[in-house]
Amino acid sequence: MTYQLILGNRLYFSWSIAAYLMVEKFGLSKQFNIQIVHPQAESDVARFLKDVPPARTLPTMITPEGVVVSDSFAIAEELSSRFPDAQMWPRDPAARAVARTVAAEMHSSFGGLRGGWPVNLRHTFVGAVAPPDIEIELDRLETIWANARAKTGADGPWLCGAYSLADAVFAPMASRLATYKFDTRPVTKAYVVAHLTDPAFQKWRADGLANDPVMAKFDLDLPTENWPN
Ligand SMILES: N[C@@H](CCC(=O)N[C@@H](CS)C(=O)NCC(=O)O)C(=O)O
Repeated sequence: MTYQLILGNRLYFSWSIAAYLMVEKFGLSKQFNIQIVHPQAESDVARFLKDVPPARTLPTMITPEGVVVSDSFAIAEELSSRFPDAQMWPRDPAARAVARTVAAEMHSSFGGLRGGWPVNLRHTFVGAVAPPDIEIELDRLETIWANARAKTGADGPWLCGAYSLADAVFAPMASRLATYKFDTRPVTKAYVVAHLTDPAFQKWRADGLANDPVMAKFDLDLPTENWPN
């Protein structure tokens, strides 16, 4: 029973990071054939998915029975249903409700951050200035991350206790805050460190640096610094 997962350039394709972690962090990788494709622009993505209609975005998963699942949240829910032993959402109902709430907010919101500050795992940028809409979103992230931890009694690195799908969904955002050096709010700061030091995230980034092409259009016109260790 092999699943296929089609992902974009590991250094820049935000939702692909989340989908990879949904597989890797829950011990599912043996059942997956992961393919990395290299569109040069968003408008070029559909061309790489022409054999799996009607997909037109990355990530896209194809189930063993041939169903095309082409949205990261649908991939999350489908995997959670198909692999109940992996406990991808928290088992506790209250913690699960919190995890689903924050994950859904990530999926539906934060358009300022997503549009203004693209994911870039190559380096950090010095001197990025947050416009007002991004400041509001940064405050909102701090609020919902702190609330998730408080409501679930999380006392480790992750939002709702053990690593859950909520954390996979936020990994691209955490990396983005490191890239633009806006990981200064206290809960945010610790949560970004959790992602950056996560071995699965580090493997994804290392594989991207070793194998995937640089896409200069994702480099802001700002001085760069090395990725934080
Ligand atoms: N809601 C989708 C968004 C995925 C998405 O927009 N992916 C981008 C690349 S990061 C893409 O494929 N863009 C091509 C397009 O929109 O045509 C998900 O969560 O999977």
